[in-house]
Amino acid sequence: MSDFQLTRTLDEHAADSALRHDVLHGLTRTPKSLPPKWFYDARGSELFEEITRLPEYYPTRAEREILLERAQEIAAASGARTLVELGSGSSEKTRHLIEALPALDTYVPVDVSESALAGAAQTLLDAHPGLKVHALLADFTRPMVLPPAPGPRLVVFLGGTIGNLLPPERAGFLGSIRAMLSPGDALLMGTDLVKEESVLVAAYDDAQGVTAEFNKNVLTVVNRELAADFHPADFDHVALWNAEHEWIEMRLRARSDVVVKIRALDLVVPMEAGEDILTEVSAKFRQEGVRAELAAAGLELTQWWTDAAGRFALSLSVA
Ligand code: AVJ
Repeated sequence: MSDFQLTRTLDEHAADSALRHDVLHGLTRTPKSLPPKWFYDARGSELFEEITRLPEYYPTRAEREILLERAQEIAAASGARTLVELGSGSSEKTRHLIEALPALDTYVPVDVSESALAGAAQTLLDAHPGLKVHALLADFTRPMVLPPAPGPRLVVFLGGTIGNLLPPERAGFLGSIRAMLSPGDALLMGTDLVKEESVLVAAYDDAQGVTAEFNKNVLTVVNRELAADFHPADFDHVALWNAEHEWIEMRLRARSDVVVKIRALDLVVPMEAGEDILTEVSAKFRQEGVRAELAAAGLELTQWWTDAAGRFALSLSVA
């Protein structure tokens, strides 16, 4: 008998007001910016899945290699009875972990997308009928309360998505993770690693232009949700390596002077030729930097695993 519960902590209105806030503040400041979370409407999620299969985009393959290689070690180190996945997406990554956790009782996928949650849960319940699934519709970058479930817990935050947060936001996020952990719980986190600029830029500017379409899709989201009139063809996709901060920046660069109307906000946004909207940072990490950021949040790094080529890392840390 499968046991599935869904707790909603986000209402539809919350998402709409968050988008309005982000667009109003992001497009009226200099430099202009939009948070990457708005990429992921149905089309954006589809494009991201396509990105994970691109030859240039190594992070997903590298992380999967580590998960396959180290699932038993991770399971033995954590002994988790509850697995909490932040940003569950398709949960494909987590399947290997779930299969390796013999004592697992409850899986708690956390995502802002209800369709992603429902899809992930159904797939896992089909494969693990005895598993309890308690899905949480929540924005994991905001403080949240986990549903009651047996400890010890393993919180997993995979894919390198921690890199989308700027250093101050990462400190707050890791602090909120620490706050939800009890002694004996652990965090498994995926981090992409610093490497040659050419490899990094290619991963965010693939030859087929899938990432370019993914980047421009945020304009389509704003057009649809806020009755705006962005023309994606008026913008170039830009991916560059910021060596000072050690992060990739994705930008949308105006090809010419444009004036965009955001009707739902009664806002007019003029942009000059060459002006950018920053749409994402994707930070790349070094082991000592991760150790320090975890320690600052009260978490002790206990295991560091990389793929054979040393491109990506999974870290295990304990409260
Ligand atoms: C899903 C946030 C980990 O930063 O590599 C992929 C998103 N952006 N290609 C990343 C992304 C451009 C991805 N994360």
